[in-house]
Amino acid sequence: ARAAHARMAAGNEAVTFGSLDGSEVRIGIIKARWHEATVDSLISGAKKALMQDCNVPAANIVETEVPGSFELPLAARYLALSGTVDAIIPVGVLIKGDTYHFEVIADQVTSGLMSVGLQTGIPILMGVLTVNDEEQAKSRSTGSNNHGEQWGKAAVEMALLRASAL
Ligand code: DLZ
Repeated sequence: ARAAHARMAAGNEAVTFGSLDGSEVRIGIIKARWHEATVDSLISGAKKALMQDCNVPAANIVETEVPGSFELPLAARYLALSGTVDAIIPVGVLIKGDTYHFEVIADQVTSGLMSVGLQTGIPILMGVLTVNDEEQAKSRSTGSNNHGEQWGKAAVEMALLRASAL
């Protein structure tokens, strides 16, 4: 139990995925440009999972970007309503600072993304890292703990779930 707790404290808790056939799935990725190196690493992880693990064709991945995480929900809504994708991965990094910015933005972005998914019926992933410092951001965006990989697989799983429900 102690080891498990230590793993969780380090942010290494994992989710498992079955085999996912994304060969006919279209995925949108929206990048927020703050903390760009971390965001780029998360997107690389997501694209690796999409293309290598789920066989999503590169041509089926639509990429766009916005200035910061606050803009992600509206951009996700535009993309969802465009009818060009089956699931969306908005990717941003919010790092806690000295002001209330983090608290205000993190909650608003999270609830905004949830609203877009519920309103449009297009699966919207929670691809925003909300972390205390650069170290946490790095450990969750690199190596075997790159959260982008989970988001890629979750996006395909949700797109397939939607297709089976339609
Ligand atoms: C202003 C701001 C700050 C202070 N921090 C971040 C951050 O850590 N991560 C992020 O994605 N965006 C940040 N932003 C920018 C806002 O999300 C937004 O782009 C601007 O306030 C303009 O609406």
